[in-house]
Amino acid sequence: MNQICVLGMGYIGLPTASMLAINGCYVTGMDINPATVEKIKSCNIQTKESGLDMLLERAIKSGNLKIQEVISESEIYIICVPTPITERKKTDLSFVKSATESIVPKIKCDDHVILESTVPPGTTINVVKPMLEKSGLSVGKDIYLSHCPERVMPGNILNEIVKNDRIIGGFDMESAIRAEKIYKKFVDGRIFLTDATTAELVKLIENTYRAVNIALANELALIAEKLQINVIDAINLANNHPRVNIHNPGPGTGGHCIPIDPWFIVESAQDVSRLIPLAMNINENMPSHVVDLLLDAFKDAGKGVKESKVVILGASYKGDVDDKRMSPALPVFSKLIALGTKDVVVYDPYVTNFEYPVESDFFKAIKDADALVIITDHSEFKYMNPSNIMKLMKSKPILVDSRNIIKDYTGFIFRGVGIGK
Ligand code: SAJ
Repeated sequence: MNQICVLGMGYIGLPTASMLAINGCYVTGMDINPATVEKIKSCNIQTKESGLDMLLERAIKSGNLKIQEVISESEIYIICVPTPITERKKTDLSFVKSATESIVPKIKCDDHVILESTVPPGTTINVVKPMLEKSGLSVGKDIYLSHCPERVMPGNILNEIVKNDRIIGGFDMESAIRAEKIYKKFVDGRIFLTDATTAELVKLIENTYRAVNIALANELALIAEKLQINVIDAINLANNHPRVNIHNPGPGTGGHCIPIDPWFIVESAQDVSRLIPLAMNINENMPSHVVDLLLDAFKDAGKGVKESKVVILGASYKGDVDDKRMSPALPVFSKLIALGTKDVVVYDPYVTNFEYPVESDFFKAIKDADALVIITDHSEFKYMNPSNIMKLMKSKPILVDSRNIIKDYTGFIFRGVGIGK
């Protein structure tokens, strides 16, 4: 039976370790954060990720999954740590490097290191490999090295971790084939083998495709506002074409992938990357546009933000998840504070701790509000009853819908992203 150590017990590491454990591997899940280790050990993870708590409990009960703060000597090391970007849009590989460094004293002949973290092309070969070789062992001769990027969608992780196809990039064919055997323990999707750098780029292409497509939708939304037409109607009609699939405009992109990963490509080929940075800038400007729509609505209402209460509906980066990373709610909130808004309240049914207090009672949040700004497409907001809500708000109530989820906004001074007045 394989002895595996998964480094990083976050969104990807925890389900991966648990899946391997329930499929007969001896797994150590390692995380540098003592609070995370404690919570996972006691199965107290309080996640909205459907089924993850049950999967963890099963894995721990099987006796195959141990969680600890230190790395344990294993045959296979799977690195699942974050790769953030700096303010200057440069990759921060510090977590990948420190995870790799921690493996060096433990690694022995025939062991295998698999990098799952999303990284700029070339990282596996140019950064991880030389670090591992400080052990005195040679990749391709003594030890194996692969990149197997995660591809799961937060909110549907347990389904996708099993069903999605996987790309495995080996330092050499033997590394790729060995990694495939490990992933076959729980992956039902197809597994494609390639080299490590191609696998790195494939992962980035997927999220860049999405980012650029969303940017196109956002640009079309701005155009539709000028033309006084409804962008959603136009996109839906265009999407009837068999080869067109335009995504949805919105308040900008959040999460730990779409606003970050395309910059890894730009970093690796700055001189020829022209479309990608432009698309990223379009998405990054959407929170400002949402605030502009709000200010325009305030003008119509004859009110000013400085005397008003504005409620941001949704703190998570997308609907029905509790993940708040890089959520457009944060720049919208900061801009409203910078404008001197009298009272800014954030309501979210899933997120409790944010960079600012989050109100957990919807009716308390909207009481005496002048304006509501929908940032997240939570199901709860899709089924709101506008006339009941209006009764609790001040006169000339404003509604800004950045997700186009409200169909009936009669009685509101309304603005929607991509919806002409
Ligand atoms: N968004 C829009 N318009 C859309 C779709 C999304 O504005 O039409 C926004 C969302 O609201 C959100 C952001 O984009 O703020 C990103 O959301 P998402 O659902 O597109 O993506 P993630 O970050 O939850 O997951 C993505 C997925 N990648 C692709 O679909 C290509 C997932 O499969 C990856 O595993 C994940 O990134 C990752 O970890 O890389």
